[in-house]
Amino acid sequence: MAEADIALIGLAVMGQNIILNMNDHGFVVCAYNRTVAKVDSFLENEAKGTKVIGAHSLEEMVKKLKKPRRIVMLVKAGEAVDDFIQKLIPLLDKDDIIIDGGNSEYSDTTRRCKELKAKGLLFVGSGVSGGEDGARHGPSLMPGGHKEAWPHIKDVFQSIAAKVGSGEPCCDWVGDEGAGHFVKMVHNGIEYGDMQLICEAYHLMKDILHMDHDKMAKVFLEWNKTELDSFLIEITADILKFKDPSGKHLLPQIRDSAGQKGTGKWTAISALEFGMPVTLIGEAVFARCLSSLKDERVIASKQLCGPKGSKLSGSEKSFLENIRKALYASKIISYTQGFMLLRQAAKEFNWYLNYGGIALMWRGGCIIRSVFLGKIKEAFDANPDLQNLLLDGFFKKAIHDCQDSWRNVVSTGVKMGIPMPCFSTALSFYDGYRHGVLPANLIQAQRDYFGAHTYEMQSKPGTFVHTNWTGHGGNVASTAYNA
Ligand code: NBP
Repeated sequence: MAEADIALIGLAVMGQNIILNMNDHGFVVCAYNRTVAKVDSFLENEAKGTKVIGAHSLEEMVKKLKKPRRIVMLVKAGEAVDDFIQKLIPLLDKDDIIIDGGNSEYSDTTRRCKELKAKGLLFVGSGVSGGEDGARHGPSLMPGGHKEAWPHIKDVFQSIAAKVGSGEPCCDWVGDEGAGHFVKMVHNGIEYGDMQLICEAYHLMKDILHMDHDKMAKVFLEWNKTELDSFLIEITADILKFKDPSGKHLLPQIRDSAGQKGTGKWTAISALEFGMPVTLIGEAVFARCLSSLKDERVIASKQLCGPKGSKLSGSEKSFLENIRKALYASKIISYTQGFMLLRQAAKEFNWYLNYGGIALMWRGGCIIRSVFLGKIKEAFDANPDLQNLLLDGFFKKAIHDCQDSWRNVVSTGVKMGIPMPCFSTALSFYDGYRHGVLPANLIQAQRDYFGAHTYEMQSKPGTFVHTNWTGHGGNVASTAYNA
């Protein structure tokens, strides 16, 4: 009998919690998992006393669903998703909907959209963020793919999503094909950037100001009452003050070698592919790579020296305020770059992306949730065609107000030998972006000199010429193409 509103495949941490969240909002969910024993265990334990039903085969699951059938997969990204799709295709009818809520690569989602359209089925690739707690109590959801599916899933998705302000859901339709997973990927890249920026602030407090962990925790708690108000700042304060059972701070005992699962790297790869200077996320990924060379760094630390005799000038209080402003300004750059990448992807793939809507989707429920994202939404709401976040009045003023502090922190850190890959790349980007003239004229001249690659004159953009720089080279130019 068709009794379930929706099915969910994948009873690991995300799947179980999303099911319970859907149940709380009045939807009857049919649960299924590759290892079928987990279905019974879930029904007998976590889902006991709920309206959740189970299935022991995909056939049984499909029979229990109302039409058009809505099936969410929350399984390991990659082959598992394709395997389930292949098994589901013969069991489904035209206009039934398959939704992949895992961390799939956006290009896989685009491919699946095309394959399933040819079979008359609808496919949605949805970014899901917020981890276990978000899944249970309100995640940020970023669905994209076949838009015809949206009216059929909107109610479920917006009901279970996190809410902000006066109850606005952190979920809206993102765009065609892999747009939802692309936006999720950029979200994760931004998360890498935010985390690294906080680490750099921590490093400066620890090694320049020599603050103890409880004092640093208090500073982060204070910062959380300012423009930096966000989930990651809040948990940083908690982490800093956390003590192990013997009463020692836990953080300094944790090995300084960062792991990663790849979504930051994918963002950086996309940025390179599309020629967008998303430098901060790139540096955040590389910072994790450098951290993981722990053994090499320990050897190098005994042989390579840093600056000697540099001292902080000014008070601790004013330097702390400088760090806060440097963090805020760098964060503005990171989000600016992230939205530049989204805009370029929209152009490449012919997606219509609602940038204000995306900021709202990230405003709550997910790891990068912050008050700051509300300001980004306001900027895009005021001007949906905004070319660059830095050109919005609010962000322009914010960065102008912060820049003296930002420059002070970067120069002090450099003088005192503290690595700040994200603070400094953000400042370099800002200085590059605000220069009407950069030294790239010399690059063009060099390219033409050694490879006859041609250049344009300032006075005649679009007309490419070649110069015989040495008098003994030929006058033939190389084919114009962009590598
Ligand atoms: P996992 O990523 O650990 O995946 C576990 C699920 O995948 C189980 O249902 C497992 O079935 C199934 N599975 C695997 Br593993 N290999 C399979 C295969 N070859 N064929 C069929 N099923 C297979 O679970 P998760 O942490 O709940 O995450 C689910 C998805 O959500 C992932 O794509 C993840 O990247 C994404 N995500 C996770 C988080 C998070 O905080 N954990 C946040 C946001 C998004 P089994 O029980 O039979 O082994």
